[in-house]
Formats: sequence, structure tokens, C-alpha cells
Amino acid sequence: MIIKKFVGKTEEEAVEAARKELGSGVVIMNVKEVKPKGFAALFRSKQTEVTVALEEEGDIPKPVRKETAAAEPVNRENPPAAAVTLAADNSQNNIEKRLDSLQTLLESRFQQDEAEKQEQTEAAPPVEKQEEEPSEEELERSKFVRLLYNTMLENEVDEKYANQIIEDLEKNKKPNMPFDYILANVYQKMILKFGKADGITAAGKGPKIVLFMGPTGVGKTTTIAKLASDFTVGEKKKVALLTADTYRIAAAEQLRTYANILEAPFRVIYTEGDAKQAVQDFHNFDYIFVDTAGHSHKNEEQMENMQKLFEAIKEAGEYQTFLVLSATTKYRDLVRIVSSYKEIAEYQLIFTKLDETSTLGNLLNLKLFADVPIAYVTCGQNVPDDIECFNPQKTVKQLLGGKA
Ligand SMILES: Nc1nc2c(ncn2[C@@H]2O[C@H](COP(=O)(O)OP(=O)(O)O)[C@@H](O)[C@H]2O)c(=O)[nH]1
Ligand SMILES: [Mg+2]
Repeated sequence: MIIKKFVGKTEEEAVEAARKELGSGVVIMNVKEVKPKGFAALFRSKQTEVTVALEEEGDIPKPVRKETAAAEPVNRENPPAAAVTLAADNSQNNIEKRLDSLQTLLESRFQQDEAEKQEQTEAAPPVEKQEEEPSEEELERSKFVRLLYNTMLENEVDEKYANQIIEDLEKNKKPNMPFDYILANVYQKMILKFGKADGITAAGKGPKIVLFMGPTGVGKTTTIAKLASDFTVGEKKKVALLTADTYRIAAAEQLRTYANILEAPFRVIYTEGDAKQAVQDFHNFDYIFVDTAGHSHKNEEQMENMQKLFEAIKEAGEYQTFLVLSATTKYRDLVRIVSSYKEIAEYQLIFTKLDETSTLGNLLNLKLFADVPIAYVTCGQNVPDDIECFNPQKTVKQLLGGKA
């Protein structure tokens, strides 16, 4: 694995520089703002430093790469999105920095576990020594891997996926693998597994119709309000809001209230004809967000109605679909929900209520089970603030025991 830092005026600029040099297969490991130090701080504004990794055959950095790295010119005065190559001999140090406090945190937990075990063994009778015992270092290493595995399980990553990640690691295992390298490897694999979502994108021509579906009470309407606010106030786009949730009067009123605040047009759609008409009427808008009734995925009639509505909208224009799920729902139920909605349309995921759970394993489980990317996450009831684009780096850190 190659790990390198790139600095640019913006995150995009730094990532672009990384892609240019290492190709599109790079995985973003960490993003942080860097302030120039000392005298330079007077003349240079803040920059963004992106740490990327690229997996290679054979993996562990070879001395050859160290030479190449050292030979690379680095303009220290003014690095223009420049690659600051990390020499292999101090990589341990750098990975530590890269994963912020994660490494330190894991190590302290590791030592804590060790101390507890020590107490237990002191009380236990001595075990007979076996021949060909693995070295002390190797034992420590497998304990470290075990700790990563257990941390994933504690965060409710499904055993099947946690096993896959560890098996992947074992395949690339080399003797004397440093702890940091193991950690970076697992971290990178998990980020890769999450992949990248497009989120809501602009239409080629005409409005982009964005449909939101999902079970009752997960936060569809609230999420639509957050996104609509972001697009109208933040990006100055024209957004129309429609609701097909005619099961509860209060549901339509809830979206109408948000529409009024945002000064966005609002309409209730009862039939497929209404949906087509609305798309025509708002043809000069940038986006049309459509709220739907949350109903049980077990109710076939309701699912059929939803399917008909979606068919009508698909014919009416360019569209995207999002399935809204709550991070607090049980894994088994989530599995059933994602499967039943797959019959209606292809979708990206939005996870709500991250603030109401301390374990995010379901995000990874569902991504891998449904093989669909996560676009947004919400973490509170406040409109419009409590929503963000899904950040795999942040989530993976949490899944490996880092702070939220
Ligand atoms: N804690 C928390 N509550 C949320 C979040 N998103 C929505 N809610 C709340 O969940 C409840 C149901 O939301 P609503 O948007 O009406 O859900 P819908 O039935 O799917 O449209 C409301 O009380 C929302 O304020 C979130 O990210 N965190
Ligand atoms: Mg609703």
C-alpha cells in the first residue's frame, strides 16, 4: 500500500492532484485543514491536506519505494497541491498522525485489555509451554487484530462482514507487520467497502425529480426539508416540493409548512396523473422533491400504489430515488426493508437518527448487503442543520473504536 499526503487550496484540488499522480483507485484516508506555521502564516491562507492510500500487489512498502520517495522534489516554500511523500522509515509515525487519535486510542485499549488479562493469568495456574511458539511480537499482533475485530462486533458490524475484513487482512499478512500498518490496512479496506455515492445530482435538462421512500417515522419529511433548505438557501436552486403522503393529513401539512418557510411551491399528489402534471408545471425548476407515505413494506397494496406512482414519474423526467432508513432499526428488519424496496426502484441510502444510536455497524452491513451506496446521514431533528453527506472516513474511525 502506498500512503501519501497531498496539499491543495481545497479538498477537491488535493484529491485531484492525488488522482493525477496515483490514478483513480486512490482511497481518501483522511482530510484535514492545515495552517501554515510561523512566518509563512502571514502570507498563505489555510490549505487542505488529504492523505490517500493506494493498494498494491505485495503490499508492505519496499525499500525501493523509499528511495523513489526521497528523490521526489518537494517545493517546501509553496507546495502547489504538491505531494509530500512519506518516507517509509518514518511511516509508523505518519500513520499515527493520519488516523488522528485512533491509533492511540486503540493502543490504550489494547494495554488496558492486556492489564486485565495479566490480572487473570496471575490467578490462573501456569500453562505448559509448547514447542514452536510464535514470537512474542506475532502474538501481540494477532491480539491487536483480535481487538480490531472485537471492536467491529461491539459496533454491531455483522460477523460475516467483520470476518471478511479480517480474512482480507490475513491474506496480505506479512511477518513483522507494524501495528500501524495493520490498522491502516483495515481502515482502508473498510472505506473501500463503503464506496462513494453520487448524492443528488443536477439533471441534464429539465428538473431532476428526487423521490424519497422508506418506512413510517424514519424521518423522510424532515430529511426532505433539510435537503430542500440546503438546495434553495445554500445553492440558490429552484426546488418544488410534492407529497404523495395522503394517508395522514398532518404529514402533508408538515411538508407544506417547510415549503412555506422556504418559499418553495408545494403540491399534494393523489394520482399518477397529478404527478405527471406537477412535473410539467414545474418544468423550469432545478429539482422536484417528492415525499411519499411511509408504510409497512409488508403491505402489498401500498407497495403496489407506490410502484404505480414511481412508474408515472419515471416516464415524466429524469429522476433519482433515495431510501430513507433509521440507524436505530434492527439489522434484520433493515434487511427486509431494503429487499422489498429494491422491487420498486434502484436507490441510494440515507441513514437518519445517527444521534440516537452509539453503534453504526448497520451502515456498513446494509451497504454490503444491498450493495447500494450511502449518500447522506442525519443526526438530529434540527432543520436544516442536522444533515451531512456521508463521510466514510469518519464512520470507519468510529467502527474501529475512534471517537464520534
Ligand atoms: N433524533 C432524530 N430525530 C429525527 C431525525 N430525523 C427525523 N427525526 C424525527 O423523527 C420523527 C419523524 O420524522 P418525519 O420526518 O415525520 O418521518 P417520516 O414519517 O419518515 O416522514 C420526527 O419527530 C423527526 O423530528 C434525526 O436525524 N434524529
Ligand atoms: Mg412524512
